[in-house]
Amino acid sequence: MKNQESLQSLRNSLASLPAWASERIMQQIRQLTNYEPMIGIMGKTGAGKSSFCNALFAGEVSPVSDISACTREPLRFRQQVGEHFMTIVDLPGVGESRARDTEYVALYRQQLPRLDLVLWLIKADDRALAVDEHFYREVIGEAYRHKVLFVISQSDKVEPTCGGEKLSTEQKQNISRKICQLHQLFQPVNPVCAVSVRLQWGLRVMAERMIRCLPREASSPVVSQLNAPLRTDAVNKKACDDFGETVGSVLDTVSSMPLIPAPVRTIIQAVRDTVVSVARAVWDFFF
Ligand SMILES: Nc1nc2c(ncn2[C@@H]2O[C@H](COP(=O)(O)OP(=O)(O)OP(=O)(O)O)[C@@H](O)[C@H]2O)c(=O)[nH]1
Ligand SMILES: [Mg+2]
Repeated sequence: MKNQESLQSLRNSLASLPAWASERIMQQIRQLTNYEPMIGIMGKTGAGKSSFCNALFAGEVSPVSDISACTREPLRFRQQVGEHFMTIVDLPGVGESRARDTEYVALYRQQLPRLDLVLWLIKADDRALAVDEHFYREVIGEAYRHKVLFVISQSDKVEPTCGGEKLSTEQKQNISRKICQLHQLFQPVNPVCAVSVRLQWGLRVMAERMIRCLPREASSPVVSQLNAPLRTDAVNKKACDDFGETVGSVLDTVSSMPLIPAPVRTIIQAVRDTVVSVARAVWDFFF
């Protein structure tokens, strides 16, 4: 119901346009509000992938079976919160034998273009990173590095472990060292994050970074899947700004279409900023 009212406010802000133009714009805005993000998750077995996804995302999870006979096919989970869906793709590979690399190159080439982001978990006490580095260089390749966000998982396992309910100062220093080490090793496009699901530590910062790494059209739909405590003001603000900008680019795209009559183009340009501010104002109702 709220969605319908919000769509109506947007439609009203386009009222000075001919119906065909406003309908075309509305159709693309509806697509933005229904966008279903796809997030990949990688890491060796036991890195904490399942625990991490449960800590990060709310929502009902349903496994999605793939029809393909390929044994290396990734597992897919579809999550639902309210009317929004998101797919998590559990990507296989890291830590297995190099002999399978050609198979993984094919698999990743097929998957990476469709993924909005890849969360790559590295367990805090994992020192055997040569295999991860090799995989990052050879399998992910340069074209998709901007989609990878490295996450140091189980940070409470960094030395000196105490089993307590808080990280010690020394542990925090060692986590910083680990972050620097990963930056040197991978030279990642996005900054490395560190979390501990057991201590519920680092998750907010991680969620904020994740929202920043996402393509603009994906950030609001991913925010709608986050566990409530991770929906910080910063996260909501970034997603709302992104939504406003994507709505703005819908209008820009329509107004720059070659066959648009000049007077219609002028109206689109005139209402653009109003439509963007309405989109931002109703963001809460959509996401
Ligand atoms: N101490 C600690 N243990 C954790 C943390 N996160 C996960 N674990 C534990 O690590 C083990 C592996 O976690 P999973 O989430 O199953 O790891 P996974 O990467 O999904 O493993 P596979 O599905 O086998 O690939 C479990 O026993 C978790 O309870 C953490 O932050 N701290
Ligand atoms: Mg798992």
